[in-house]
Amino acid sequence: MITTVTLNAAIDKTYHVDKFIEGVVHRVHNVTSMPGGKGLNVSRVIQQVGGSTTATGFIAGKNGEFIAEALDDIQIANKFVKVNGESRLCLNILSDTTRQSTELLEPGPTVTQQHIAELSQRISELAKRSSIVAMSGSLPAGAPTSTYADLISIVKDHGALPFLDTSGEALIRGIQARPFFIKPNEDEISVLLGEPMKDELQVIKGIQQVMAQGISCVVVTLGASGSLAGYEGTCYRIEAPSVEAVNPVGCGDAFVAAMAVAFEQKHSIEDGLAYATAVATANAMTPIAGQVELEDIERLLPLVKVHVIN
Ligand code: TA6
Repeated sequence: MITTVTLNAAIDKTYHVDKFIEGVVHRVHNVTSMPGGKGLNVSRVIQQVGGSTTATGFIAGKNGEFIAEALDDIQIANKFVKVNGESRLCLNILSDTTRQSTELLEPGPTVTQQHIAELSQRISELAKRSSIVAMSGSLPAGAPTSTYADLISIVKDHGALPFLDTSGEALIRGIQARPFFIKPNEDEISVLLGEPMKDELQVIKGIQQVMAQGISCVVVTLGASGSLAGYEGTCYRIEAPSVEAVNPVGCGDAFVAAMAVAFEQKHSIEDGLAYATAVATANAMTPIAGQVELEDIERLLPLVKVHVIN
């Protein structure tokens, strides 16, 4: 079973408009509302590809109740810690003509040390019966930048593999606890290493540097072109098939979900990287973040190329 942790859960609302223009009144012609936040997208994709998952994290208010009920409705087990205030809305405004996505992410509720202690206990219990605990997304107000590092230590103490997908100071502090897997994008690994990544060679050196710090698997996603990865000292270049992207939001979450399933099922790293790339690409082909079609994955998988670099 794969547990996901979403410290700042959201209702993901996707608005379809013809062409989003600042300062103009838009009549939204299609609206979807889904339980979101990176970790919940990870759980939804895990379930869609046939894995077993439980979601935890923080929810608040009526929006929080919507999130929990929506997960109940799709049979995703969830054990959230309720905090004061209201869970946030994350808006994704999709221009149908340009296929451009504009995201507006609310800050969400403030959590207390007591809430974090309660969630830590919840994660301890879940980690005992999980192969992997995937922690994804931004920290809510009130959570210190050391939060992920503390949770990673708890997960490792209970014999599960910690995955971490976050950014900024939370990532810098998080890797000090040596998670098993991280998936920064180019900007995030630049911040992590304190220098801009000028080319792929520098990204590979950065991956080697992070692996040397004790992180077993490092994947740097490069958007539609694919990714660069390192696993236990070996580096890989993964080429993604080109597709007509409908909605790019959530591709990173789908990648994390597929890697977790692949590791849980003990696939080879090369098969796992190819599978995760096909699942992430399939996510871009649907209008909703965290939604993939199995037939898309099946068609895309043979088109993914995984090259060993060293
Ligand atoms: O990765 C996509 C997404 O999960 C959106 O659906 C939206 O929920 C956003 O990320 C939240 O990101 P954050 O880093 O604030 O947790």
